[in-house]
Amino acid sequence: MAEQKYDASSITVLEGLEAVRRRPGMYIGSIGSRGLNHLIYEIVDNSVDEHLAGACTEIHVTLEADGSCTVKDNGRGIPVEMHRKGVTAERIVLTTLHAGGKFDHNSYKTSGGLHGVGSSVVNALSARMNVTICRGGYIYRDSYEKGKPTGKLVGGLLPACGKTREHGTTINFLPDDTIFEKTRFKEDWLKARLHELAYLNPKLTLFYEDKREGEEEKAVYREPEGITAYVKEISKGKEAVCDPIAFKGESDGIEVEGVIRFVNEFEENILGFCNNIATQEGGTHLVGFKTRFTQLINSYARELGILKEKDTNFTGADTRNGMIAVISIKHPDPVFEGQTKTKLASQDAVRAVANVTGDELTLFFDRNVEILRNIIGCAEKSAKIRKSAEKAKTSMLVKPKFSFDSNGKLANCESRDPAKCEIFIVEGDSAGGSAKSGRNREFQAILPIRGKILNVEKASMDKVLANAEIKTMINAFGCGFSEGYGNDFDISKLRYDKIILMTDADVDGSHIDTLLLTFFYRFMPDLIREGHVYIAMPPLYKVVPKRGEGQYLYDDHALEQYRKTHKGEFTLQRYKGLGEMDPEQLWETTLCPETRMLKRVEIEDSHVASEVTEMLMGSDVPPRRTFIHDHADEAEIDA
Ligand code: 0RA
Repeated sequence: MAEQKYDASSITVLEGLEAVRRRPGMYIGSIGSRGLNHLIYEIVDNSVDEHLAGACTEIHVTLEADGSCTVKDNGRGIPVEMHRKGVTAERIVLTTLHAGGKFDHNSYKTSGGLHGVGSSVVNALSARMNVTICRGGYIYRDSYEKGKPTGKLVGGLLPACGKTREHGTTINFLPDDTIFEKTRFKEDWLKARLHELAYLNPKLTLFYEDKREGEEEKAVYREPEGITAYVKEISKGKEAVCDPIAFKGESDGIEVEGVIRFVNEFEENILGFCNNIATQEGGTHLVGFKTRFTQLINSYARELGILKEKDTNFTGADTRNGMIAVISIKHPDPVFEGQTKTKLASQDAVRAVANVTGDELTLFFDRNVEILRNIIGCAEKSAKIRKSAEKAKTSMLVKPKFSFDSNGKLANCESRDPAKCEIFIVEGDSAGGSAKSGRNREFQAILPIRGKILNVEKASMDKVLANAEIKTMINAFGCGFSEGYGNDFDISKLRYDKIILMTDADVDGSHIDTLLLTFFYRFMPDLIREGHVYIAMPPLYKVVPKRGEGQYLYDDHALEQYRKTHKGEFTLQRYKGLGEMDPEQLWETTLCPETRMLKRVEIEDSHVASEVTEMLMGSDVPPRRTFIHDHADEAEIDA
């Protein structure tokens, strides 16, 4: 008989996997096709980790006829030995959530983003999973349903079911169709990812097979030339200015590898990777690379007399004109951020990549001055075009996108330093009036919004865009907006570091917040992504005791606490709305950066963001109200 103990630790395990099933999007990004394919990448990443640990040379990925997927590798095999928790380590690996990384710390962590969350997440989201492990001369099998073990253990261990000379892990899983909206794996995305992994791991071979009816296909991905082959592939069919230039090195414990090539086209295409993860949103490694590359080209250009003393430097974009590059780093403990967690945030990567790029490319360019001259030629072309475009711009009056009806509503601030400036979007003319008198006009701008904005709430977005206040807002922010077709949004032009919604804590206030947030999500999502949008938290009460200092209280809970801790008499003033506060009170409670409470609006990830936008845009009122409240509670307090 199998021994099944339901002690405290196995209960937490089940709760962990239950959490994954309750909020799958948090772990795999979405429950659509992307999330579904991500299940495969998650297992494959573990196999690639075995390769990075020097133990695995082949990975086979098979889309089975029954809709399941099999990932087989010749790595060390998931450990089957007794774990200190009194059960085979295999059960721990497949049923506990890891914050990335493994318990052995041998390999590079893929702890960022949606990668590296572990095979346990795939297990939790699979109707069934079958695991075969070849390790230490024996074969072991285990199985699960929705993350719960169904295989038999003997004394807490997997019984061996055969002998073998092989080593490795085979995982077959069938995604749970009660969780996923889509259950058909997208083969094109999968093949692209496997090919990418082959470029990034030149000693690894990845086998792909589709056994689904009518879709039968096989492919082998092996790229012994590594990312050089990747750069060749991307530059195929384009007029090359030079052959790929490959460099690699190590700095601060970070391995850096790069390949650059220039083509005769006005484009820049730089792909970044960290620990085999495509950093689609860029990050510190690319910052280090670009910064040092720009410096290199400028100093060589001066050394060679191509830039004269009176000439200004090439811009970064000039030096990358026509560049096709792949920069791949291996970081022992990377941190990722951004909307899809594909932006590398680890600061040490800036210096490491800059060091390796500087050292290695200097060696190369010193010996290959003709190639260097051709590359500088690309920068010269770009600079020439840039300068004539700049001239044209200044000699032309740029036509504004919107007729800026400056009806005097926006009370702008005096400073033109965006890092210091704030704009308050204030509900109602009377609060707007108080805010205008109470603010610090040096850096605080006030834009009053009238109640009538409510009337366009259910209207289409073009009506919203026709709204005078919204127009004023777009003009005031200065960074344009993006919509489905074009992208005119440029966050670098943003005139205010903080955009603060200041509305009453009632239904009307929530409606205005909803409309504005929807507008931002749709047309200026980077404002939220980059943390520029805040909600002001005006107090609900002021209490003044007979003796001692008066105090503002921000919610009912605070009032309750106050009643408990203050025995003596006190007067209680309840604010019905911002409009009731005089300018001094408004300054003290809501405007003054030292004393006010702000909550930053955040996007958890793209999935949540799109869901929220849909929810906010729908005509379903209750969930919207909940969103505003829940969100305000989750948001971090920036006091
Ligand atoms: C935990 C620890 C070790 C390897 C693995 C898990 C592992 C997981 C998967 C998933 C698919 N293939 C895998 N291969 C290995 C380290 C093993 C050791 O130190 O012997």
